[in-house]
Amino acid sequence: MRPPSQARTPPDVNGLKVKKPKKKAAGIPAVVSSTVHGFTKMGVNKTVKTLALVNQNDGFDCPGCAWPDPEHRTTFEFCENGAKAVADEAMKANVTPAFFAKHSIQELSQRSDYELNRLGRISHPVHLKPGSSHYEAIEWSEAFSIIGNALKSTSSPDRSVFYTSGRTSNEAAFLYQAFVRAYGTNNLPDCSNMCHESSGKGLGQTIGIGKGTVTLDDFNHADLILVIGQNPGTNHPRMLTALRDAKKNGAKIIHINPLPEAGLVNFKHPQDYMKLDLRSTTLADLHLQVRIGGDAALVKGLIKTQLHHGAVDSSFIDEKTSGFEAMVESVNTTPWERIVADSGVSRGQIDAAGAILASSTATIACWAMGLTQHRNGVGVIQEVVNLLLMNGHVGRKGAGFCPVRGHSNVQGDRTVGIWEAPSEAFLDRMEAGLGLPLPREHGYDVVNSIQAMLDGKVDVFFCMGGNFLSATPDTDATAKALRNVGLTVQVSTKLNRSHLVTGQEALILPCLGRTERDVQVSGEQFVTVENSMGIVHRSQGSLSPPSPHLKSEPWIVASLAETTLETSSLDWKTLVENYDAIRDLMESSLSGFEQYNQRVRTPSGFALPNPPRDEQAFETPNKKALFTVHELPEVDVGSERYVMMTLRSHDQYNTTIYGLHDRYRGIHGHRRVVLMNAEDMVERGWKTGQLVDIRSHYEHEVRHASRWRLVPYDIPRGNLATYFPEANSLVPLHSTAAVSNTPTSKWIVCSLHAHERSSHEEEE
Ligand SMILES: Nc1nc2c(c(=O)[nH]1)N[C@H]1C(S)=C(S)[C@@H](COP(=O)(O)OP(=O)(O)OC[C@H]3O[C@@H](n4cnc5c(=O)[nH]c(N)nc54)[C@H](O)[C@@H]3O)O[C@H]1N2
Ligand SMILES: Nc1nc2c(c(=O)[nH]1)N[C@H]1C(S)=C(S)[C@@H](COP(=O)(O)OP(=O)(O)OC[C@H]3O[C@@H](n4cnc5c(=O)[nH]c(N)nc54)[C@H](O)[C@@H]3O)O[C@H]1N2
Ligand SMILES: [Mo]
Repeated sequence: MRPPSQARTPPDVNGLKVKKPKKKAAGIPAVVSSTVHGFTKMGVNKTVKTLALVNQNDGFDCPGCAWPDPEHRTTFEFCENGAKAVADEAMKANVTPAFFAKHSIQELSQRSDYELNRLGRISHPVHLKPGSSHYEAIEWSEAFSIIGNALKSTSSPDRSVFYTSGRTSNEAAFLYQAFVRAYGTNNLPDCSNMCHESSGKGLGQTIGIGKGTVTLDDFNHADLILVIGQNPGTNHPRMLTALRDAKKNGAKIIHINPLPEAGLVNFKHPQDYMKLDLRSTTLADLHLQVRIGGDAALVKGLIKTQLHHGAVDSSFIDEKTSGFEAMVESVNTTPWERIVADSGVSRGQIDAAGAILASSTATIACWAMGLTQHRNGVGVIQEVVNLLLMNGHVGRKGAGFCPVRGHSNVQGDRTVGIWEAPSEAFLDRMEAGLGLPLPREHGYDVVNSIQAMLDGKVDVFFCMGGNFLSATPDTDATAKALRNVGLTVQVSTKLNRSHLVTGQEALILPCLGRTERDVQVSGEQFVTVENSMGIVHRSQGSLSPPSPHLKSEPWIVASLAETTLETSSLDWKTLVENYDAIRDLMESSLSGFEQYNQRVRTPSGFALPNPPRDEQAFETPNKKALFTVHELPEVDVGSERYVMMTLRSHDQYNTTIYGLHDRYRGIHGHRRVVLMNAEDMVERGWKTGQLVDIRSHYEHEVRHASRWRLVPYDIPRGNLATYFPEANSLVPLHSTAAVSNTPTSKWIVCSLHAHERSSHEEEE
């Protein structure tokens, strides 16, 4: 039987229905679906009232993705999936102490992730005593003294680990890292370690800043937009609006992806629909159906075509860059045969894309997890840097790099200090601002935290949001790791599997969500967030919290600091009486935050300094943008094996499962599915719905996951796709990207085996 720690789908396997994948995104069904989600969870009036506040200047930042808001906003500045995220937070607080008294951990862990999320918001702090089978209510003060005592009684601050997910506001994240560092450790892993760490490292090393260099307005001036390894129709739907507008202004779009993702093929804007404009736009001019992991080869091919066309900006290269000749040499010595074989894209298609690229005066490259979660995640992003740098496509209008961030404030959290490997300059400034000595030794990232827990080196594990167990690789190893910890603490809004697989003792501290009113001593507060393009702006919730016992994240951190730190030069409680005080402290502890309180009050916020974008300045050791050389990774896995990527469906937000459909891909009613090339299925003699077991292979380790249903799909031969988090038990803990240490969630070497049914097997 599958361990209760693994993600579960509801038992109805017969519910799987496979339809023709959709080519259009966000048309009538999208509007209807968002409405239905809203209605079922919030009621009609609340839905309309709430959605009208999303992403408005005086409203709250959408808790969905980090895509920026336009200067001139419409009344409804949200997308279908943003609406789902809002509706999902606005649920009643049914997960009460009485609920926990009724249901044991054991019983709850048999439920599917979809069912756990549907239970609603958590209403009160709860405590799982050592050896107990049920959570019980606890007062906030008592909870803090348990954590404070545990933190004070360990032999070293480095025996505690503090995780952060990416919804945490700048104020909460800043205060949290200040507390963690004042306590004495840099053990600050975050979801970014599994997400855009490769982008941060890849860009940081080459252009001197680990962030993108474009603004939303650049999309209006682009000649060409590359969308690489990203599914915006589902994960960043409002990006499609920017792409549509770019297209109207004459831009071309090239979609580089093993799957023909909906929305890039054809797109209807829901707002257009409301205005009864039923015309749709074909967004992508060219789809390069690259094999999983084939991008490095493909980009080398594209660089070859640019050299052939002479699309090289020599004065930019001479003045602003270094390493060009070595990069050209490495490309010249890579034969076309290898490029075509490894990428799976024909020479003709690469030439066609190359011609568009060569004639573009302003190119933007966008990417997401299809590039970052690979063994060569950093290297492949640096190949994209090579491609754009050679024609000077950075720091000029309509051109630049656009890593499209995931969680709505993941970029802001990093900016304000959630980072296990801070630079000396960052720490110097922080030390001066806080007036506290800070630890210098780097801490654990996500993968190293799991290993440290497995090795018995962690006594306290504190999570500011997220779902560590289900989001991390190697679910069984992570479950074992968590059980090895003395005390685990989760600051959460909704129930998830990380509450059910815990340390010997555990606490759940329920917090306010982004959409809710946050009242402190001085009155109602707002917080600030940074979007994917470095714009910092305010966000203020307005809904009534579903329970009077919920606290804000900044308040939780301040209370924890008060209980834990014996002496401190900071008056933590005063800081949270009025968040302006936190922002004043941020101004003195972070660079680029001058006049912070004033500037975040301007209607659309302000842009953080971005030297490559602002003045083509590159803060690398030699002050130049760097061309880099990367060997192509070995992509041949042998004829018996497949390469599998793990993806998001249209009905989930990371580990939060809203529903069982992946409408654009035509998959309905079931999530434990494997997308497979139809010819590969025929070769194995398999039909739609065939039950298979998957084995993943990494070095000498084999991981096994049984009972998956096959779905034939337009995916390159030899490639497979499954959903995250169901497939995370197959992601090897130590299969990570070079330099960024990001788990290779898009490169899992697998074999498939027909499932043999045992006589008393339960259906799942
Ligand atoms: N509704 C919704 N929105 C979300 C999220 C959510 O779960 N739901 N999650 C948020 C978060 S945290 C993040 S990080 C983003 C994630 O946004 P995405 O990165 O779009 O998410 P994934 O589903 O992981 O999709 C990865 C895409 O990369 C492609 N891909 C996989 N391997 C390769 C490869 O080797 N090469 C190329 N070229 N392409 C490849 C896949 O086919 C897929 O289209 O979305 C954010 N927004
Ligand atoms: N196999 C595989 N694994 C992956 C990925 C993949 O593509 N494939 N993607 C990776 C990526 S890109 C990411 S970003 C990570 C995501 O990893 P996480 O950020 O850890 O996971 P989420 O599912 O976003 O976390 C959801 C939980 O956050 C809590 N929550 C929601 N809102 C709030 C809030 O406002 N405050 C607090 N305190 N808690 C809140 C709720 O309790 C909810 O259950 O997963 C990674 N894991
Ligand atoms: Mo992410």
